[in-house]
Amino acid sequence: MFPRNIYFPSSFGEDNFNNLLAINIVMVFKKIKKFIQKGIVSKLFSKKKKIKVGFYGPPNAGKSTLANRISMDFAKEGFTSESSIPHETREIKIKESVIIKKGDKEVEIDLVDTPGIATKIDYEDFIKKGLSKKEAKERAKQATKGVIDAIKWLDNVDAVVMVIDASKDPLTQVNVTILGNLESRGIPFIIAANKIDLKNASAHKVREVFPNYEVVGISAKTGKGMDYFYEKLIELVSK
Ligand SMILES: Nc1nc2c(ncn2[C@@H]2O[C@H](COP(=O)(O)OP(=O)(O)OP(=O)(O)O)[C@@H](O)[C@H]2O)c(=O)[nH]1
Ligand SMILES: [Mg+2]
Repeated sequence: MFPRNIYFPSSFGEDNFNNLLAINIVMVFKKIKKFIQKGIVSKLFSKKKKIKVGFYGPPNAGKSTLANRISMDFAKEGFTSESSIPHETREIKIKESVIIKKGDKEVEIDLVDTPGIATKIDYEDFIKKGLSKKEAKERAKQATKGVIDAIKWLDNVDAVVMVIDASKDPLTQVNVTILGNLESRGIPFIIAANKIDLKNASAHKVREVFPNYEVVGISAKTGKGMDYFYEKLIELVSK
């Protein structure tokens, strides 16, 4: 039967209407099926998907020290080396499946320690730090490759902890470039204003320079501020 309140031209027969109705019902069911499948698939996918958190920043900011502290706190072992000589990390280092717990919240993440990003790498700086000319040249070569790898890895991380040395001027070309990149790529991030155990360090100054971002003052070395940092980290990866 034709619905009474809809006008159909007289040439539009009842059979045509029933066929149209049947086609529409099939289409609606197909759409519902697809929607349900998609929902289930994405749920399965999101359960399996591991969240990769990258530690980014300039050399010597304390990325590896922070990544190790998190790994020590929740997985009872470190995984990446730390040094006062810049560009200690020259390859991506990953600690998989670390479960961070805070209160009743829990997240499972892969920690991705990245090489420090610099605009200029001069082998002579390594000689000043006590390396031989040969070692210094090799380190500079590896460090340059490390910077490229770190930038490439932005494609693979789901969230970032940007580590800034709070005892230094935060307004640098490197910091601004990394943060701008994260923002334009839509990668969620927080800033860890590190080394607040040092007298001249100021998380407040970092906040002043980057007022639109979440800045958490920490000392990866002493553990100061880490409780609040974990709260913010869980929030970051739960977005
Ligand atoms: N005082 C103080 N020193 C720190 C802190 N975190 C790291 N350091 C020191 O800073 C130096 C660099 O630390 P790393 O963790 O190797 O720094 P990084 O950012 O990984 O450096 P690259 O791998 O070279 O990019 C080391 O001597 C650390 O002991 C901190 O919170 N306070
Ligand atoms: Mg490092």
